[in-house]
Formats: sequence, C-alpha cells, structure tokens
Amino acid sequence: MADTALFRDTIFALASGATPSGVAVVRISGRDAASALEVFHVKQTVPRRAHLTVLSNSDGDPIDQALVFWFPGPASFTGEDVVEFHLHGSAAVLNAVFQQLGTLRNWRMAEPGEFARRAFENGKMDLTEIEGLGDLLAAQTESQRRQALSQYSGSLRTLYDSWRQSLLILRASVEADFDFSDEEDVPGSVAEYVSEDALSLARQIEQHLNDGRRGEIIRNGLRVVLIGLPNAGKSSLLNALAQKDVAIVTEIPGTTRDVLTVSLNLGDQLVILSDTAGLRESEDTIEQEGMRRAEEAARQADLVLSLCPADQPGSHVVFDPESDTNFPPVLKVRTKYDLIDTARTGGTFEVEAADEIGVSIKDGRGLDALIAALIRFGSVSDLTSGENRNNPLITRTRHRLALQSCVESLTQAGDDHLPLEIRVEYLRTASDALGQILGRIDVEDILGHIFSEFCIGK
Ligand SMILES: Nc1nc2c(ncn2[C@@H]2O[C@H](COP(=O)(O)OP(=O)(O)OP(=O)(O)O)[C@@H](O)[C@H]2O)c(=O)[nH]1
Ligand SMILES: [Mg+2]
Repeated sequence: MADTALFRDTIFALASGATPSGVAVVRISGRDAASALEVFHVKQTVPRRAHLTVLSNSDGDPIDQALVFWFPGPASFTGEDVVEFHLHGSAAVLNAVFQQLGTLRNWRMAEPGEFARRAFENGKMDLTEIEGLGDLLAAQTESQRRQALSQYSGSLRTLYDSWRQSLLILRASVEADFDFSDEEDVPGSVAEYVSEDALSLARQIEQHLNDGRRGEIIRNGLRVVLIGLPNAGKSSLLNALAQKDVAIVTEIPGTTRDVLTVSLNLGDQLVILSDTAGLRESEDTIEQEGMRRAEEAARQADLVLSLCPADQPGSHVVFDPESDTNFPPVLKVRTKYDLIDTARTGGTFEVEAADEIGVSIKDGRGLDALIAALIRFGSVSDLTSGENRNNPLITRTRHRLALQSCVESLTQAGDDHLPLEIRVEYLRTASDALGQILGRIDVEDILGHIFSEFCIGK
C-alpha cells in the first residue's frame, strides 16, 4: 500500500443520498478504521458479513440500531481497512455518529472523491475505471449506464493494457536484439518486425479512434441544433420533442432570439436539443446577435436539423456547408407537413424529398420518424450491449488525445528511415501515452481534476 501523507488520516463520510432517508450509509476508510467498531461498542464482526447491532456512545447510551460491515484491507473498495454503518437516515443519527468519529486523533471528514482516490492509489482501480465509476454515478440514460458500467468493469483498461503489454514485449525483444548485435552477428529482421508490429498496432488504434465519437456522444449527449428561416417551426418542433412548452411560439417571424437548450431522453439516448433564432437578412441588432449565436451553436453541434416549411419550397438554410468541411452533418426536415394536404392543388407545395423527413406538429406525423433518425444518428441503441461489449468506445477527449499521440509515436517507430535507437524511443513514448490513459504514469496534474468531480462519500 502506498504510504504517503495522503493516507495518514482515517476518513469518513455519508456515502448515501440526502437525509431524511430510509437508510444512510456511513463509510469509513483508513488505517484506524477498525477503532470505529470499538468507539461504538460493536462487539464482534465477521469480515464482509452484515452484523445487526446497536451503536452506543461513550456513555453507553444507544445512538441507533445499525447494520455493520467490516472489510479488512486490502479486500475493500479503497484497499484500506473499511467499516460501513447502515443507519437510519436522519440528521440527528448522523450528527451523533460524526461527532463521535470527529473526536478521534487523525480522523476527519473525507473530501469529494477521496475514497476513489485511495482506491486508485492502492491499485484497486485504474483511471479509466475510476472515470467509469464517476460516469455511472452521473448516468441518466440506459446507454450511459451501460457504457459507464462497462468502463467501470475494466473494458477500456483491458484493451489499453493489452496494447501496452504488446509494446513492452516488442521493446524488450528489440533491446535484446541490440545486445546481441554488439557481438557482430546482426539479425537483419529486427528493423522489419519493429515496423510491422508498430504500424499494425497504429492501424488498430486508428480503427478504435475512428468511432464517430459515439462513446463521447453517449456520455455527453448528442448535441442537435435546429436552424431555419424565421417561422420555419423550430420552436414548435423543440416543444413537441420536449413535450413541454419550453420555447415561445408565435406567427411573428423572428420570435426566438436566444439559443434555448433542453435535455431529452430519446430512446435511451441523451439528446441536447437547441432552438435558435431564425436566419434572414435583418437590420435589427438583437436579431443579428441571435443569428450569430445560432451559427455558433450549429457549428458546435453533432447534428444540425435544417428546417424548411412545406409552404416555402427550397428554403433550407445552412451556413454554406459546402465550402466548410468542418460543418456538422445536416439533416433536412420539412415542417408544417399538414399544410401539404390542404393546399396540394396550389402547386407551391413541395413533397418530402428523399433526403428529408416531413413532420407536422399539428397532426404529429413524422415525429416518430424524426426521433428514430436522431437515435440512428447517435446509433447507440446496441453499441453498448451484446457483442459490442468487447469493443469499448472512447468516452473522453483525454483518451482521444493520448491515443492520437500514441498513433503518432507508433508511426515514427514504424519509419525505417530512422535509426533503430530512435524508433525504440518512440515505442516508449507510445506506451507512455497508453500509460497516461490508465493513470500509470505522469498524471499527477489531472488527478485533482478527475477526483474533484466526485461527490463526497465516493
Ligand atoms: N400548420 C402548421 N403550423 C405550424 C407547424 N409548426 C409551427 N407552425 C406555426 O408556424 C408559426 C411559427 O412557428 P415557430 O415555432 O414560432 O417558428 P420558429 O421557426 O421558431 O420561428 P422564429 O422563432 O421566428 O425563427 C407558428 O404560428 C406555429 O403555430 C406545423 O407543423 N403545422
Ligand atoms: Mg422560434
């Protein structure tokens, strides 16, 4: 067990939700955790077994009836000695327990994420598993839950560890060949197999990177932005999808000025949907600012829905995506589709084109098809289940950047114009990049950030 100042104190915290609650779990971890049992006069406990007893204070007066768990380290969440009290969830019970624990020397309340930090430092979990745990606690949709659980259970760790392992073996064998070559009997194949192995791993990692950001979309939500002419029906569509009157709808063009965002759970997919100001030539300063914001939001989206009313054919507005390869994908939506039936004879109405989805919020048609298209775009429904479980997705920019730098190093390592000594060095930086994702090396500066996102008690 790592023995630094980090582990000097025995820490305690409420590990369950806000009181009052049916049950409140107090978690205690540290080298003196066992003395919590003596302090409350708990007679005997069998490790990892529930023990129903009464906790009493120093005067022998009962505090509460509790279930007590005793997890001697290292077989515990943190790897240290851990005690858990399952109490009745009232403020008074918790105050009495915390007051007693606070009198002990070198005992204190835990900081946010401190239990997880200890688990990490004691090698119980790597950084991807810690992040998976954080995501699991924050999960709101089924797909987030599945993905987080898979990462918490080690899916990314297993994959990255196996890549790191094969790099270590490759380096070791090259270095062994180096020693051998001192004896003037140079095996010609060394340079070749370094190239072959490094480039083949680079290809595997590139394939893993080339996932359409689906893991990040599951975790952060699919960012969808509605754009179109004034009165195209953007705010009406947002309200229909949110099933709430969130945005103001009027027949006056230019109603919406600000970007308005709602979070929706569509078919297990978290969708962050934004309504924007209608796009048209305007002298109005407020409207111009609204359009600037609309464009900015659209450029940051994963998917843009470009709305065009059925009675205004050919008026899809997009910020010239043709000339901008970085513009997000656009899905065309033909709104007010109910108007088609009433005025088909007028000749100005355009039927839905092959690449469009026709919707009407008046009679609800096309809304299911639109939702299905959004879910398909996020294409998450089966990604985190079944066979895809063995194909874990990247869930954070942190992972993506490290994997990209790993691929760069591997490409250099595979370059047979470079001297072998340099290429071996690139193998090392490649495996360090993987080590950083796992938190095995050089991550002190990001640890504070990751653990501070946890709640107290985790
Ligand atoms: N018939 C019909 N009318 C619709 C439909 N959707 C919206 N409308 C009407 O079209 C008008 C404009 O709707 P909004 O949702 O405010 O349009 P918008 O695109 O948000 O407009 P701005 O905020 O001005 O850019 C309102 O009078 C709505 O009632 C539809 O599906 N069918
Ligand atoms: Mg609007």
